[in-house]
Amino acid sequence: MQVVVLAGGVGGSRFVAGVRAAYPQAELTVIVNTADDITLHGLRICPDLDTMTYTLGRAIDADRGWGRSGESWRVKDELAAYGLEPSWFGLGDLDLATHLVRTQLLAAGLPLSEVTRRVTARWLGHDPLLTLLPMTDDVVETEVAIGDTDSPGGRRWLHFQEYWVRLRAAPDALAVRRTGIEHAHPAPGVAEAIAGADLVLVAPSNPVVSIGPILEVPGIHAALRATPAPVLGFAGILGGAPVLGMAHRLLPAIGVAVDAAAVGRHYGARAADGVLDLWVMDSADAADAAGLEVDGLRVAVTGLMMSSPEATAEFLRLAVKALPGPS
Ligand code: FO1
Ligand code: CA
Repeated sequence: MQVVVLAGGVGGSRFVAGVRAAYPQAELTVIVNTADDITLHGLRICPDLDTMTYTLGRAIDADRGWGRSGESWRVKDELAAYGLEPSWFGLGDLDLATHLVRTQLLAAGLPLSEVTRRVTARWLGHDPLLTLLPMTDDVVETEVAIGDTDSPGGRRWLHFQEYWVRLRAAPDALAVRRTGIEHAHPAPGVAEAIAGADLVLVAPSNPVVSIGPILEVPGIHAALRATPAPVLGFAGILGGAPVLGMAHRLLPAIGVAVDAAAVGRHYGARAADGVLDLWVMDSADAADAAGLEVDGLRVAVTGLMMSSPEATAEFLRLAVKALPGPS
């Protein structure tokens, strides 16, 4: 069985652990967001790929949700001692090795998808049926506009990471854009995995900065609409608030309300011009289900807390059963 997951970092990793628990024998391909990526101190950093790799490779720092367990910050402290900016992004000593390997391989001319294959070979050897693919090998970076009276038009564009990490998403996000997206192509294997899948799952990751970029890579939205596989989406918003992260700070920037039904509508039903055959919401949002059905979007309602891979596997199996026809 071939399962494809579209995912971001922290929430996406938890979801994928549940998909593996639900389908232990499946060939699992995860298409990972790369629009969080940033170059700092000359190093190319891919937070969602690394969070997915470290989590599934059992090397993640579970408390932080990103970076390595047993991490130390000696190099970061030394960089700060030199007064080298930016100092707001936590680069751990162990994590730095990943960025050095990736940067060196990219500089040698390898595409990100090949670099990812080599980096994950170290961490994911225990799960030979699992493949992580960047959504694209091209450089795409999310930027967020915030109010700034000193800038033309009264707004200033920041890299997503500066907005998220340095500013802690405190200023209102006025707009979001993804530089480079118009010239990006799906990474090798992405369109093929979607076309050849038996099941496609949109993880409950941040709809704006994690799932959004994947859907916007030219060709991926069309591939999702064309695949013979059922496409199921899972809400990361429960009862009007994100379970993880700060999606509520970004959804207003794209004019989508901070609720599960609004996100489902945003992705849209494949019967209309969207990508979903089924939208799975938490019981907390059951009252909104009828309205969505009216919009032609099939809805399943269940408990969506990813308290363990088994809990995730449980709601995933329930959702697949809710699909129309043989599944
Ligand atoms: N998130 C933070 O909130 N603070 C950090 O200092 C930080 C450093 C960091 C380093 C490597 C990496 O792979 C991820 C890192 N993250 C950090 C998480 C990163 O900002 C993610 O992109 C967000 O969590 C959104 O997915
Ligand atoms: Ca992310």
